[in-house]
Amino acid sequence: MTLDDASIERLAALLHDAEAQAREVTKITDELPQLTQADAYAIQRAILRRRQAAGEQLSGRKMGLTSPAKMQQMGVARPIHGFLTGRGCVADGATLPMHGLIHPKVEAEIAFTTSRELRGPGCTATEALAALDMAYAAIEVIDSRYRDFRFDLVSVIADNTSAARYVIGARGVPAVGLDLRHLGVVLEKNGEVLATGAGAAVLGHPAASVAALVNLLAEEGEVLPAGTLVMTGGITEAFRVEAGDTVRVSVQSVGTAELTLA
Ligand code: 0L1
Ligand code: MG
Repeated sequence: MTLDDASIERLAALLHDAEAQAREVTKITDELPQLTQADAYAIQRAILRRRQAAGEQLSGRKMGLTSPAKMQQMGVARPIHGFLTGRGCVADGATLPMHGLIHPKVEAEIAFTTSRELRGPGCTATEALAALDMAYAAIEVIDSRYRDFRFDLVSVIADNTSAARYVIGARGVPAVGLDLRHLGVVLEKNGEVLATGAGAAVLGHPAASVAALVNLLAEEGEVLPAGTLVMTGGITEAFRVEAGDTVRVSVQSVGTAELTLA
């Protein structure tokens, strides 16, 4: 199915408004079961245009479904990508009110900035690795706009891969010299360890996730500019959070990121 422009805008408005009003909606494939991934990315881009028209700035990119477990769960062989804007950025250690969110979950991630432009198709993990600048511990707050956090692949791509908020550790370290595959990661909630993992959890190596992003963007005729912030994907599964919870992600040799829900 190739959606006409009016339908793309109508579905973008539905998901944009659901996010802005923190309101659940029915997944869009219930109405249009033949939607394709290309349609879904067109809707995602239309949501970004709406948010930019309202004054938000594109602040980075994110990868989703990067772990074998999540890919298997969704029945996909490739990860997906979404966008970040400045409105989603929460300062390290800050308090995030729940009232703008529906049913948030948190993921432990490693984020990078890039030092040079990357272009696909055919971008390799080695090329991506050479373009990594700083590494940061990060928390992604995902918050599907779909009822009960239930969706299929096409619906979640259109919904900007459930992106909602993100925290980047206040202090990062240069990525060069880090053994990114073996970096240990710990996710804690209220001082208790919820999950542990390693950099290898994202496509075998965090740089492979950056390369995959570059190659996915190339399919839409886009490049990854120098200086882009990239959230490389969940190292751990996502956990529900509630008001009063404090979440902390620690990445070995890199740093920490913390968030309190209120
Ligand atoms: O960041 C992510 O991995 C989320 C991707 C979309 C699926 C979900 O909401 O769990
Ligand atoms: Mg994520």
